[in-house]
Amino acid sequence: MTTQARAAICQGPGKDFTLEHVQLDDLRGDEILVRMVASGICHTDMAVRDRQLPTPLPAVLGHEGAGIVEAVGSNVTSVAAGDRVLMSFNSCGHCPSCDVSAPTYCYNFFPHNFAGARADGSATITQGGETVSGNFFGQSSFASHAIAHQRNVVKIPDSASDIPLERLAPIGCGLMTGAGAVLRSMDVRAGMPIAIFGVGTVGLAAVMAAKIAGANPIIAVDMHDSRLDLAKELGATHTISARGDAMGQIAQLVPQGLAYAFDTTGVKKVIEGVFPLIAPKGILGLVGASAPTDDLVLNESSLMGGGKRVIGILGGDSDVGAFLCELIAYHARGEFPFDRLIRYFPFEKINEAIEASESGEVVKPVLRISAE
Ligand code: CXF
Ligand code: ZN
Repeated sequence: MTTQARAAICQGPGKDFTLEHVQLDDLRGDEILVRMVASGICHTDMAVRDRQLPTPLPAVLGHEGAGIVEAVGSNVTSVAAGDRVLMSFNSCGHCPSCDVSAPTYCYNFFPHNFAGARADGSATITQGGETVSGNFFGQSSFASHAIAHQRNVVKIPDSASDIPLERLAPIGCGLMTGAGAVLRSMDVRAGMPIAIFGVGTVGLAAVMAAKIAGANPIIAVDMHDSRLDLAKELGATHTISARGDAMGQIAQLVPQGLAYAFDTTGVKKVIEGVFPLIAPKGILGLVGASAPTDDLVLNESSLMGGGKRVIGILGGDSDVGAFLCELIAYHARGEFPFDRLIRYFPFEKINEAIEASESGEVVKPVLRISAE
């Protein structure tokens, strides 16, 4: 039996999202129907709208969903109707990366997250018989209801039953990426220096995680003073404006070099500029989206002679369930106060929420879709 839903449909660059009625397909064995309570907005949604990612349009986007399970497919054992859940990215579960619990590097990431349909090509969303792209990040959560999967749905532990779903919604993307980069991908050691370039959602999550890890100093670099102020409140020991000579100031602050640098900007000049400041055995972690034509020029003898590592990072090496629960526990203890980044918008105001994100006024807009 198809489910009727109300969804925000992405129409393309320069066009507003439109709220329309759509139909969701019957659940398959591994699928989960979730009534959405809230969904965060991320830059990747805008990248699809602006055609930097080829998910066909029109599409129902949204990939930071939180809600309540309404129904489950016949093979689902991890959650049941009535459970409070978070959604994250999807993965295939049977490739060399998924086999070693590294689903962010799933060999089949595209068909499971960006194809606009199920991995087998079938549509999850239609409108009057016409296909609309769905299954975005295995969820398409800018809607009253979403079809998700056993692999990308996480039951919220009972110990967090007092934390509202609308607050937890954005954990499954940028927050997980920044925190995971520090706690997992780079495995930051206590007492060691880190510099974080760009303090939007991902960079601020990295700042909070660096504090959890005990890094010192924690240096935040950004163009915007208001973001730097927030970084300081969340754990940065030093803030540096990217409008000045940031690399010179870092070199003065840590003459022995940076044990860790984390770039969220994707800007070639920033990445190449910080590379010489990496200490022996240091790690430069890259998470920023750069132009597809950008190549990096790094000095080989410095890379080799220093035993340095330059690593690409996707999703903070999250394994989804375990890591999201770890982050919820940090939050419950007051150590991961990501709610400082959030501003809530009614679902109907999705276009205003996007505008507030793009102008830099709001770090993490979250749409309120229905009452918990
Ligand atoms: C993703 C990239 C792949 C892993 C999860 C997060 N980014 C979304 O915006
Ligand atoms: Zn995202």
